Parts: sequence; C-alpha cells; structure tokens
Amino acid sequence: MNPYLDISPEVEAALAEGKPVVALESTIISHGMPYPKNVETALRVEQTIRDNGAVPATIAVIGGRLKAGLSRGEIEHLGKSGRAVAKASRRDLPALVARGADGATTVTTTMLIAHMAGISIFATGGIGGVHRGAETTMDISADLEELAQTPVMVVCAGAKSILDLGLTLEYLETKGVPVIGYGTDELPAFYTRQSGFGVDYRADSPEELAAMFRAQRALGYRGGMLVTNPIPEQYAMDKAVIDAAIEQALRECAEQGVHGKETTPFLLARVVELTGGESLESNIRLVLNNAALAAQTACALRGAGGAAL
Ligand code: PSU
Ligand code: MN
Repeated sequence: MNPYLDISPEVEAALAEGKPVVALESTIISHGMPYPKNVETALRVEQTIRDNGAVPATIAVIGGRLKAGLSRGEIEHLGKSGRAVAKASRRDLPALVARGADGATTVTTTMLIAHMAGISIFATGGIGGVHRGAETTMDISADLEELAQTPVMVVCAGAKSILDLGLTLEYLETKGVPVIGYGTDELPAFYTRQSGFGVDYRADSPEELAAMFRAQRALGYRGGMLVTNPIPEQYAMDKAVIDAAIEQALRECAEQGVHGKETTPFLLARVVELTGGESLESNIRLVLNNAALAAQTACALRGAGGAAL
C-alpha cells in the first residue's frame, strides 16, 4: 500500500470482504457549500450510501495523510474550515503531503486516492470541465485528464453551465472517456435535466452501468467512465433563473479578474448567493441522488458475474 495512504478501519474491512464501497470528494464540503449545510450534507450523503447497501469512503488530505474514509470530526473540520483548507488537485498533493497540510480533494484527487485504495466508484455533484473562453484562457479542469487516466467510475449530475458543455464533451471524446446518460440521451446540466447536448450512451439500470464498467476494465483501458445522472424532476431549477445567475457570476468573475483554481469556487459561491439558496437545495438533492445510484451500481458490480473490481 502507498506509504502516505490511510484507509479507515471500516473501509479497509469492507474492501477486504469484497463489500461495495463508494468514494466521496471533499472539495464539495470545503469549497462547494457553506457551513453548516456542507457538513450536514456530507453526513447525509454517507448515510444514503449505507442505506443503499454500500460503505462510504469520504476522501481528503489530513495532516499530509491521504485519507480514504473520514471520521465525523474530520468532516466537521473540513466543513468549518471552508475555503481556508487548500483545494487539492493533482499538482497540489506533493507539497501538501510533504508539509503535513490539509487538503480538500477535487474530483481529480478523489479519483486518484480512491484508485490507490482499491475503490472503483465515486459519487459527486458536478465535475470540472472546459471553461467558457478556454480558447484564450486555456482553463480546462484537471478532472478531465484524470478521467482519461484513472480507472474509476464517476457518478455526477453532468456539469454546470459555468462551463462550456459542448467543449467539455469534445475533450472527453478526444480522451476516450465514455459518457453515459442515466435514463437520458442528453447530458444533464446539473441544476436542470437537459443541456441540449447528447451523450454517447444511455443506461437505464445500475446493472447496465456495472456491465459497461466491467467491459471497460476487461478491455484494459486505463481511464475512467463518466455517468451523468439528471437531477430529480421535482428539484430541478427553472432554466431562466439559473442561467441569469450563472451569466451574472461569470461577468463578476471577469470584472474582478478571478482566475486559476479560484475560478470554480468563486462561481459556485456566487451562484448560490444570487439564487438565494434555492440552488443549494437543488445541489444537495442531486448529490444524494448520485450517491444512491453509485451505491446501487457498486452493489451491482460486486454482485452477479465475475470477480470484484
Ligand atoms: N463543480 C461543481 N461543484 C464542485 C466542483 C465543481 O458543480 O464542487 C468542484 C469539484 O471538486 C471539482 C472541482 O473537481 O470543483 C473542479 O475545479 P477546477 O474547475 O478548478 O478544476
Ligand atoms: Mn481551472
């Protein structure tokens, strides 16, 4: 095992017994939602995974250790510290580990650490992607590169239209990452069920998702798979309301010269402020929905047919 990795006793036992395990990220806790909703949500997401028959492994860097499986106290700490905790992408891990620092893991580093720990399914809200205007800024999330090189299934609700969704799909196609719509032929746009962009394939059950992931592994691909699960209808937002908030957040981002790793957290926080918390509620609901699907798929993977992945 990697000398910097700590797997919690519960997660370690589950992996040893071949039980289904689902990884969860921590940037969503420290940078994606305000306290105390972030902590409440992180704990509810873990409970949802348990209710669906799997063991949750929330991932973060604590005191320079790569953690797969956090205690309640560690989740509290990440939630209370908020943006004071470093947002940890792939390039950040060497320095954080060497310094014994804390880090909130993005989709990128959650995939990386999950894979190190032997966990192959991960549930989140939205992934990073190609930013609008990337043709001049070159701002493309490391999440897309990680999907291209790390064999983990990521269950998300699509991506927010703070990004250029068309270019994000083009990039994933170039990198050979399968994008699967769950019960849909269209890429969901996080707060809304539709984006106007088609996905590669559609699956209608956790068993179908498991079969696709199994086939990908059997083909020897090194990369992962992106499952896009639309927000439940009753929690979806009005497209005009969310689009207006996103447009305003993007304008303010440009005016204030926000750039680099601060861009995504700035946009996420402004959208929540501008929609008066309605978007936060939608965000929470879609994460819970993704956690349930990821847990069911982890169970399907461990179940019928062949060795555990
Ligand atoms: N998009 C969301 N919510 C999030 C993130 C993105 O709707 O919480 C977080 C995830 O952790 C994702 C990261 O991996 O932001 C991407 O950041 P960047 O765009 O800087 O790569
Ligand atoms: Mn970026």
